[in-house]
Amino acid sequence: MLLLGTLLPNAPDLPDAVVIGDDRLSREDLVGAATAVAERIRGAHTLAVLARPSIDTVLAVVGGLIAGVAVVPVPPDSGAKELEHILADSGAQAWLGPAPDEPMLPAIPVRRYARSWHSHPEPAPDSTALILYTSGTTGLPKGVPITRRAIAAGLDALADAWAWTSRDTLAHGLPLFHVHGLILGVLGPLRRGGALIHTVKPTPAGYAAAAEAGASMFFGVPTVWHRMASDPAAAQALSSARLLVSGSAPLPVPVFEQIRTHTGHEIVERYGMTETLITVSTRADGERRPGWVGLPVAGVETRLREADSDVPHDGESVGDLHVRGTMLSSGYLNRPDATAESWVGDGWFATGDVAVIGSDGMHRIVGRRATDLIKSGGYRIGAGEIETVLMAHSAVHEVAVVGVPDDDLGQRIVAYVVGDAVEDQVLIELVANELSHHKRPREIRFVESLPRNAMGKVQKKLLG
Ligand code: MLC
Ligand code: AMP
Repeated sequence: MLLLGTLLPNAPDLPDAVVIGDDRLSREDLVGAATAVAERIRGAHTLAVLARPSIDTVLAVVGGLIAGVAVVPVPPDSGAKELEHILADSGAQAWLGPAPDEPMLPAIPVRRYARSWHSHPEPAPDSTALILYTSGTTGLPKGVPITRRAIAAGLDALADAWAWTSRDTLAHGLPLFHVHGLILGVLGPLRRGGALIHTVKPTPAGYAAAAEAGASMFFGVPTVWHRMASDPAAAQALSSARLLVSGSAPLPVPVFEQIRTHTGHEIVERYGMTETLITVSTRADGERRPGWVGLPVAGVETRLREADSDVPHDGESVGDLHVRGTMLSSGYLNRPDATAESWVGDGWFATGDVAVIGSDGMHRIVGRRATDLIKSGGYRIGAGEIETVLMAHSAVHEVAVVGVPDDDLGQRIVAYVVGDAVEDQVLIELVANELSHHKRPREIRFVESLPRNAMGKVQKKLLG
């Protein structure tokens, strides 16, 4: 199995393989420069990449894949606490490419103009390609090792669902440190042998320009589609596309409808997780039912469970969604406790999402079991990690962080604080600087006390 088999310059008539903002790389230059990166890092086991939306990031990731070195994509705005944790927990030996201001590790440069045409043997399918970090309800983010086999299976299942081929040019502007922007959004087009236009930020204007440049497929989180729906002129430019895809959080039905009005396209919605890649999707050749995320993709089985029994697939009964398939990771890095909680036996993974399944196999995600996992702008954020940072401030005596409904972000992070007088912005910046920008509360609400039950546990359902 060649993970990036189609990368090889066997189709010289194809245009640039990757365009990021104003920067571009032909297919041949991508192979030559990434192979030169691979030569330099051969023998390493794990390297960190500061995942800015840049050609350097693509070369570092592809170089790691060619050499069989596990790559840890790090959010470029990671604060000290998050950075220290990711580097130590992943066992990263060095930065590959640019390092942050406080690097903590040596850096190996990515030389954009170096070239090598050496042919490297394909690493073992079960070797780790990427370690992605994702939030849980408490504690710092957990590492999810993702194998080459999982990536290949996950991308091929999407190619089947979306009729995705080498003729497609994908456009998006999502961050390059998560499944959506990196695995689907960069490795997807490279595995298919197609092209990528990355717009740096996922703005309506950027997407409209990509459509004018000939992009055929567009990826966005619901916030991106919400902003696109509010900009009809930009949205209309996407009428020429073949497929619009939404994922990472629930797509509101009104947004689905507005995009249909402006573009003539019904958005394909798909559902996934860092731990599982994409497991359920509506199809290019099938029904796209607003509010529903579709059918299991090729190679995936799903079930609904409630207290160790199966829940009927009748379109109404609600249960815990479990998934299994080749694209699943097999556990968290260094976290046997958390692994045992979610990988529940026989290859099944308990997603933590609550769903219904129709008799026709269609899935609808109803919500998450835990209120302490927040989805804001498509980012998964643990209430606990934010509370820990805020509690470290001397003015904060008690704190409860919740996600409150927000038309644009899906959920907006709000911190309820009991404590001494302190500027909101001081607390917001503390989180932005210790963790990362997207984890910052958008609002601080000072209260006299937090609602607690008889056991003294904060009742978050009463907040927000
Ligand atoms: C940034 N800003 C700050 C700040 N940091 N202001 C004050 N204090 C700070 N510390 C400013 C920025 O400069 C910016 O201004 C403005 O706040 C908004 O910045 P933002 O927070 O970056 O953008 P926002 O508009 O809120 O983000 C929306 C978004 C983003 C959609 C662009 O949330 C996003 O990229 N989401 C994608 C998440 C994703 O890819 N998830 C996939 C997970 S994988 P200005 O002027 O510069 O705008 C997964 C699996 C699956 O879930 O199923 O896919
Ligand atoms: P992450 O690990 O960041 O990939 O987040 C995974 C979570 O995002 C899932 O457990 C869901 O709660 C949510 N999610 C992803 N896609 C969808 C979708 N289409 N609809 C609803 N929730 C989604």
